[in-house]
Amino acid sequence: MTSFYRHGWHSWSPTGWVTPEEPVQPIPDRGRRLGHDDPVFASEIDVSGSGFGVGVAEDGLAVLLGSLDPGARVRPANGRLVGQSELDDPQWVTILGPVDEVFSAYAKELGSHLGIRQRERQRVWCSWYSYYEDVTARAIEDEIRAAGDLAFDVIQVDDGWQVGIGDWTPADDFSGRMPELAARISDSGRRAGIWLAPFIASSDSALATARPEMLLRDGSGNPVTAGINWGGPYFALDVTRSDTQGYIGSVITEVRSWGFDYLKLDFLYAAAFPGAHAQPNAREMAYRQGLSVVREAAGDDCYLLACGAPIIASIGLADGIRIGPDIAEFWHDPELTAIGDFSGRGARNAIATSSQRLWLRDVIDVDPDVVYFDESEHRLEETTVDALIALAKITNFTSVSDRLAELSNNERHRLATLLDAEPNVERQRLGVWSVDGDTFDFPAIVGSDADLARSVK
Ligand code: 9PG
Repeated sequence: MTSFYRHGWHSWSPTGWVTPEEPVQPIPDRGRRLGHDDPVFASEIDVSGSGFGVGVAEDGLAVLLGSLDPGARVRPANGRLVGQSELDDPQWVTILGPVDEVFSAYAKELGSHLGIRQRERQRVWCSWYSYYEDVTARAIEDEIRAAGDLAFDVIQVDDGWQVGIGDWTPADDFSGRMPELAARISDSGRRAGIWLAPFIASSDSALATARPEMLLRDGSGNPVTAGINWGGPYFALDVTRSDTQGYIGSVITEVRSWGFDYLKLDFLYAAAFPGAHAQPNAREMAYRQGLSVVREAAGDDCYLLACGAPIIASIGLADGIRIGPDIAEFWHDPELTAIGDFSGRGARNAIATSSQRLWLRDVIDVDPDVVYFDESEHRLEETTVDALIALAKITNFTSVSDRLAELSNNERHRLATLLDAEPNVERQRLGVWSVDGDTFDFPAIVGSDADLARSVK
């Protein structure tokens, strides 16, 4: 076997081709980046991938070993692929063929086993990459106005509207105004979108304090920390408990009652963290239980975008999924690159991971994250923006986060052209696409992890 496709656990987890015998570098500083890959395997130096793996032999022939059920891990060992699963009786498939064909065949099998949700073009304006946590209801109203007749399907309020992580009540000028805001968006002919992280609670949240029984516990009875963000640790909820399920259902029912019909559900991986679940279940099956509660409460017509979400386990329940880490206004963060962390924000890691997961578009909508149009707000090269636009065209999923009123005429024109585009997209070979006549060789565009790491030493 000359190369192995290592599939990362969730949206942000590094994904791509590695040399099977070469040890991988575990994501360091597991405090802050605790949640960036499957914690059960994240400190191993032996290569393995989540759900499935693909090995390519010297003659170019590929073999894919994959589970059709969530909860599997596949590793290369002595020229073969070896699978393990947390399920008692998982269904496995082995697919042999040319390397680009084994991915489509696996996607087809996953779709028939786990289900395929509706496929719609998504053109989303999202508040995160220009307002971050300082978003206000006023700002959203300004953006609706500035959007005018731009062909957005969704206007989505991201992180920052809520009292706290776990405390999903509107804060500041959002307070008491959610129905009105959702109506303004709907009246503009679009879906009203909102961000939530329903499977976690900050350690200082009212939820964690008042309802500690809902938290997932480790073997010693301590709450399971799923990561550190928002100024402190956040805990995973035990989504197998009926009271936790009741809580999750009521949160979703409430945001639906305000009129939101597009939910960006984030940090979902926490539901599949290891712990002593009330109803013992394979971790990714526990996650699926939680996501089913969300789907049930949201209804079939509500669009669910899963983010920070285990990939295979989201198929059939979510409509769309983020397939890479966050794009940022820069190419990469040299400090993270220097310590071998390729899961962090930055256009380079986002393009690297997303471009290796495009095969998923046959079973679930795939979101490669935002394209920047406001040139005063980013330091990306023109070729990088072109690659982001190409990914938006390939996936049929366009996210934009610029402050729309601040775009120059040229920038707004470029954005409008992308939103109106009926692109001509063709896969040439693995990782290489033709988009409206231009060729995008994504592995060449992002370069190798090793080369990038050398550039900062
Ligand atoms: C809102 C954001 C945006 C973004 C999501 C997600 O600490 N972290 O490691 C970390 C990782 C990802 C992240 C934020 C923090 O971004 O991908 O689009 O919704 O949350 O907080």
